[in-house]
Amino acid sequence: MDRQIIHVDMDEFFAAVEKLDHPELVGKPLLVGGTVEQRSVVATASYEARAFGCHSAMPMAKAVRLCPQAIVLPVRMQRYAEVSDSIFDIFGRFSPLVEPLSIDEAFLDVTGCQRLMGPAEEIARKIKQAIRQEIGLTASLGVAPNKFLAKLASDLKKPDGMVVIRPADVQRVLDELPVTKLWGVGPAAAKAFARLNVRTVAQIRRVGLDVLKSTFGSSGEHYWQLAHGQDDRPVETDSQAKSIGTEDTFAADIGGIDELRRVLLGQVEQVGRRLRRHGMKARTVTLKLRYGDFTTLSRSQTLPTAVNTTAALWQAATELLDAWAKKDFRPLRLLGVTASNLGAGSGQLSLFDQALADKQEQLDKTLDDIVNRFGKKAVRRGDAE
Ligand code: TTP
Ligand code: MG
Repeated sequence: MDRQIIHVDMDEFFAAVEKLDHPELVGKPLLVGGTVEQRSVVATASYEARAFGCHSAMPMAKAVRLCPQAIVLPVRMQRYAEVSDSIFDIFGRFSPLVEPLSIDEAFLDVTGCQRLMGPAEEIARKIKQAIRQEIGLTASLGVAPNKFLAKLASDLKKPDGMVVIRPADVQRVLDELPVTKLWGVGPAAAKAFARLNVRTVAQIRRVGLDVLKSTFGSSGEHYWQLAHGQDDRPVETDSQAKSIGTEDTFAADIGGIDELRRVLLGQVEQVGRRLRRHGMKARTVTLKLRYGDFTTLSRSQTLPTAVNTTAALWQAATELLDAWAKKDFRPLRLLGVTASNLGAGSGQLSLFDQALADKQEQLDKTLDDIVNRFGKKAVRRGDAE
């Protein structure tokens, strides 16, 4: 039987939560992020502000120039995380197979849920409705036979959209798309495709597998499969995973240690939240560091006890980052963090945990300050894009 995958992505997420909490903001151009004085970037722009050309990761100063009437709001990360938890609770009612991609985005494998809950399309409609009725927000959903196509589909009718790609539609939908829509095709690959005179997915199929392999090495095969709508990656839940991690590839290499630290803290917070959601703890923390020339290093440490507070994970991660920076510092193209050596949490806080949990509140505030200045990503997630 065909797999049935749903991809859900919330619309204008941080801005949508602000509108939810402050109804007077509905219909207004909003820029969520730090202030111009802080030399910050936009975390997200409401759709009304996007009409003026404002978007995520743009310097706030520029966004305000484009849309002077926009209302600038600070990031309230803890509140968004709370809403995110409620959304993930809804996902959990529809399938045990939920893979979080970011604070507002997930894959669900609903292949096995259809006997109980109806066809995938129906399940997607119910999820959309539950998010609207119980939380008051809109989401965009894609339904397709694999992750790549489901993610592509959810983006086709944003905001408040739902697109189903059936096996018979796959080629028609793909053919028109620019190569940059394929998962893993960044600016460098796009340039290489341009040199081959390949701009659309249909043209990828026409150049053939051999040319792709000789141009891109092993990635050539991957592009070939995607161009045919094939993607075998399973939906991986955090609870089955041997490790929980996240990584970001930067638009431009980052050469400042403070900025790297900020990216890392956002990542650690996400990993911590995912561990806690499943009642798991980790003993090993690993950093992945990639330089501009693609040399990739990893640095890891195993702790005496398993942990899952952001504070404890942060302490381990920052030690690793500092030790690396002391000896091997060079600008990074990618940074990631993974928690592994997982086990069930005891549910009871040790004294060590308690002390760290107390620090958590202070850390939460630091995190909000950081996101206010730099945006959650200012960068793009490494996976599934
Ligand atoms: P996205 O889903 O990429 O964006 P969005 O939900 O705001 O808008 P869309 O309707 O297009 O999906 O990211 C989710 C949230 O993550 C976003 O609201 C703010 C945050 N974020 C950043 O802080 N910095 C960034 O560069 C991006 C892309 C997102
Ligand atoms: Mg979104």
